[in-house]
Amino acid sequence: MAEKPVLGYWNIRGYTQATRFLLKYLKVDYEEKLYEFSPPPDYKKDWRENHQFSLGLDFPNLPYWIDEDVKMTESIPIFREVARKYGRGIFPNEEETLWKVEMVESLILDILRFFTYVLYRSDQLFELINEVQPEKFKVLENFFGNNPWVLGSQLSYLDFLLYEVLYQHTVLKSDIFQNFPRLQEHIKNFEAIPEISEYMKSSEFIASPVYTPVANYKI
Ligand SMILES: N[C@@H](CCC(=O)N[C@@H](CS)C(=O)NCC(=O)O)C(=O)O
Repeated sequence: MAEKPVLGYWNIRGYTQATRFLLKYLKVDYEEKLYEFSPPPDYKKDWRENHQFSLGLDFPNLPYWIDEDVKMTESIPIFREVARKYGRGIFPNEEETLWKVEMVESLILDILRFFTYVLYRSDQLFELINEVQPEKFKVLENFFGNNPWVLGSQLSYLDFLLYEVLYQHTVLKSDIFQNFPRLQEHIKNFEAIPEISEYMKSSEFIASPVYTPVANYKI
């Protein structure tokens, strides 16, 4: 019998929570391998010395995903791989509309990358977030129109990514979306999906921390 796929990551939300939501929503039978941080200052010590180079990964890192012949790292490609393989309809693949899917994905990733960059590298987090992100929130807000989900009437893998990116911003500042009712609604709608709300109530759900101990802001 084939072994269960394994998702390896720190015991945090970080770069992997959207994939966890996806796996739970899709009811994939997988194993979650959670790595604990070593005591400071070398918090990656245990991972680096005892695990990182023994898994057969081309680019040894966390998160990783091992599923039969697939042994991969890089959080967004992992997220896409899970959506493609197990998603049955959640990963849109109509050639004519892929341009739109990829455009939305790229915008969400811009928001995410900027957020993590300032969280780790800057002590002017709030100033920079306020200066840069609202413009992107606004175009997304408009893009939703009257659609229930970001790509239209169907829930797609991008709703999972968008939810996690928006949620992480609310941890920083709970009213950050006060001028963006449609984005607030997205958070509520996503959390109301039965499989998601069930998972969020379970002991497996990692509510926090959002990022690693070396982030400038501990959230
Ligand atoms: N580009 C990679 C970055 C991965 C990364 O920075 N991982 C951090 C945690 S979020 C880590 O601690 N990796 C383990 C290591 O550095 O050995 C991705 O998106 O997955």
